[in-house]
Amino acid sequence: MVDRAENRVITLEEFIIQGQNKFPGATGELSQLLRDIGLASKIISREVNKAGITNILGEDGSTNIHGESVRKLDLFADSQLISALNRSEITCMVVSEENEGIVELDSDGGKYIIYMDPLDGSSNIDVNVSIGSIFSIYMRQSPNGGELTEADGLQPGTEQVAAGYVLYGSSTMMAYTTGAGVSLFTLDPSIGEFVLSNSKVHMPDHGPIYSVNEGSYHSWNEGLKQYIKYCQVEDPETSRPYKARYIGSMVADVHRTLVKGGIFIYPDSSQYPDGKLRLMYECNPLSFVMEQAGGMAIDGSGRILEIQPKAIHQRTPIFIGSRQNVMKVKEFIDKYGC
Ligand code: AFP
Repeated sequence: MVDRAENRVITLEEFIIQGQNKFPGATGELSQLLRDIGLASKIISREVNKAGITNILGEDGSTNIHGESVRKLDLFADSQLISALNRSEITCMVVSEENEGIVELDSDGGKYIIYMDPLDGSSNIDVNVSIGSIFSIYMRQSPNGGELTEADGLQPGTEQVAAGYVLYGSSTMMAYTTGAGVSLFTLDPSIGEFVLSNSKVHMPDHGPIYSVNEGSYHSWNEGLKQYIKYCQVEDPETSRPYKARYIGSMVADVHRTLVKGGIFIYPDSSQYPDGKLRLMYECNPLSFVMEQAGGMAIDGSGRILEIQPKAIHQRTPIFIGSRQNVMKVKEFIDKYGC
């Protein structure tokens, strides 16, 4: 966004510093963390944009013309983010979708805990469809420098101090919240900076779009089946039938929902009894962003952010989007069963 008052562009860096200055006691560490993530995602964005070229130049899919191995992009994204977080030594624990256990850091003396999905939707890379990175930030509960406890690692989403995502689409965008609204930035490749597009994202209260993998229809519960039928009925007064849109990259589907309204669903089903998507680094951060923009996110019965996690890679069903759409699907689940 161009700052009309001053008629100039505001970069992510400046915006973060302005935010930090509003809290005179702030140490600047959270700001540093957000800047580190911003920088790593610019590097990831550059590689995502070259993915096709890299594949063409690779001799056998694993070696390029310089004799260097062509790393899978999701592993590349993982290592970029981890090294950015490692550098500033303000993080004590990192959990990544790419790693089974907790990621080893050089220093574990910091006070922040990060959950991340470095490259969500990575099966879409080969077909040039939008993908994204997701991050979620917590404060450790135990004293700095000591042993980390389960209470540090398994905090409910309500305890997030910041969360966001980067969408590598037709442009690269970053959205994040620190609990005071959602800010949206667009990467301007000509200056290599994220610039502010919207400092107070507010999503529509209702949207005529539903987003779910309908190929799994027969494995859904009755409540969801009935809700999707409701979406398809003609009723101009309620803007039905809704449009169906499904990209298969959660970041891209949720971003569209944030901008245009509607609902994104990944339910529990006979195929995925606990849902497919991960609570800590997919559902919690995107639910925090969505709620901060005026939307809602539930697991079918309660708020996603209030789920007490039991494991770092735990899954959950999710119904996320405009308030009216989410409340409507809940009506169907309550009536016909979850
Ligand atoms: P990949 O990272 O394996 O592409 O999975 C993407 C994802 O975790 C999420 O981004 C999508 O919303 C969801 O899975 C798509 O799952 P289905 O292919 O089962 O619809």
